[in-house]
Amino acid sequence: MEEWNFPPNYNKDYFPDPNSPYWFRDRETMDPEKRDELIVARIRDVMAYAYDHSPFYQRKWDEAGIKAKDIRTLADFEEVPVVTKQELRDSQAKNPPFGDYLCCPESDIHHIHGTSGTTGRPTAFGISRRDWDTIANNHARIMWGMGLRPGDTVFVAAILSLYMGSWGALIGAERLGCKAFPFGAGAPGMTARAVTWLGMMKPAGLYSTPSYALRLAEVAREEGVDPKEFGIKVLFFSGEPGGSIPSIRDKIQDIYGAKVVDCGTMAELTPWMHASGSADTEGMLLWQDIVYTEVADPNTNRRVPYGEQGTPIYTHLERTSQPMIRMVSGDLTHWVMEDNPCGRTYPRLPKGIYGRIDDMFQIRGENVYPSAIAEVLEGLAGYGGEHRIIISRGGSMDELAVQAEFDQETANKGPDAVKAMGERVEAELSRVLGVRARVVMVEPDTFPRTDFKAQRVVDDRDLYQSLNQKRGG
Ligand code: 8LH
Repeated sequence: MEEWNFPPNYNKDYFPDPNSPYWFRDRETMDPEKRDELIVARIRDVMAYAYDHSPFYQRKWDEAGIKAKDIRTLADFEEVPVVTKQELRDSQAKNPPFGDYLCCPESDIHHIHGTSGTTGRPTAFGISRRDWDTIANNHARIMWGMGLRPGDTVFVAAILSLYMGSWGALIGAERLGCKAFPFGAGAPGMTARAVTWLGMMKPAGLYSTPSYALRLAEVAREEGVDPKEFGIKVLFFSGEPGGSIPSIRDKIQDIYGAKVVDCGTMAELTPWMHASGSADTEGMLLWQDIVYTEVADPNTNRRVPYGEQGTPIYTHLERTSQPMIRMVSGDLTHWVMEDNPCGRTYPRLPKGIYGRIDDMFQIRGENVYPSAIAEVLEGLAGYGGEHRIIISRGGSMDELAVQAEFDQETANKGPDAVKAMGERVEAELSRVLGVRARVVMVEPDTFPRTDFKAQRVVDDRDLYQSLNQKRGG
């Protein structure tokens, strides 16, 4: 059996056979029932370790009357109370700076990172040297599965400060023996410089958010460069929906002439690539032997059957500094268990992660996700690349308006073409979402582009009213 211990102690020099599509063939392709048995044993190890090292887990599990040794099946594990983001914040407020779920001495901390949000108390990540190496090994393994190989250049086009995404991609690339280029993002003029550097370095892999890859392509074209000239083979995305949304994925694959792989869960769950597609499998595989993921009913926190929707609940099986044990994400997805083209025997999220349950809104009884609107727009010729979703909450029913840019080609054709485009958007949204949206078409480049995760929802009754009047509605 390949290395699979707790705590892990990966051989830093290990590489698989260059012809193997797998880093750890056994772990990736084993009978899922056999894997589940091993996962249960590993859960017991991690729980016993966390109990011994953290007052947070002691309190939580003593109150629930749960002990590691009682976990004999995955169903038993569903009795373990979930961990929320708020509990982590509270723990850090009371036990600054890393909280009383830090399971290693502070002196073992090798890297400090933190959440990227701008509101509320941020969460600090204290990552030990051991965990840093484990994360690098896990990510290298998953990036191998994406088709990246030692010697490839990997260009990290995401903010290198309070964003675990960039760091995770960087250390995975380093462990994989790639030429890692921590280019970053977010500074003024940086996207145009990225275009120059991409042309010079011709990386095999590019990491960013899907929104930023679209932005980068726009800027490349403004600079007279066809993004295909970068010679990228794999674009791997995380941070937001897009990489598993067919219209967005296909558009980006087309623009760059490269394969898109969707990955990423939450910064707290680093190695966050543990949900990731592979070179041959679309959507996201759940690499259960690294982080055990349950897709659960958000009301009961119990697993839903394959084929159904739920919220992911994550459990680290290899982390020792701040292990998350049943951390509830608040996202929504659906999972399936099918034969995967790449031969890995993991469950899969065929449409990736749709978004946060909190971001969902209800329009006349229909649940609508912002990502579903992006999916429709990206699939329509004549779309200018950005939009805003305006929801008026407050009355008995939410109302929905969409401001969508038309592209320059449509603009050149004149007002009738713009009007027809608006009607097409409205018809398509109503067909796909099952709800009527007020659509207002706006000039190309009306909205700022993002170099991080797109924020498109505006929750505003006044704006909704003014758009309504504009349309005479
Ligand atoms: C996603 C996805 C995805 C994250 N599809 N939604 O980038 C990976 C990690 C580091 C990250 O983004 O963590 P962060 O900043 O804590 O954000 C987590 C949230 O981002 C997560 O709950 C999702 O709502 C979203 N997300 N990757 C769809 N591939």
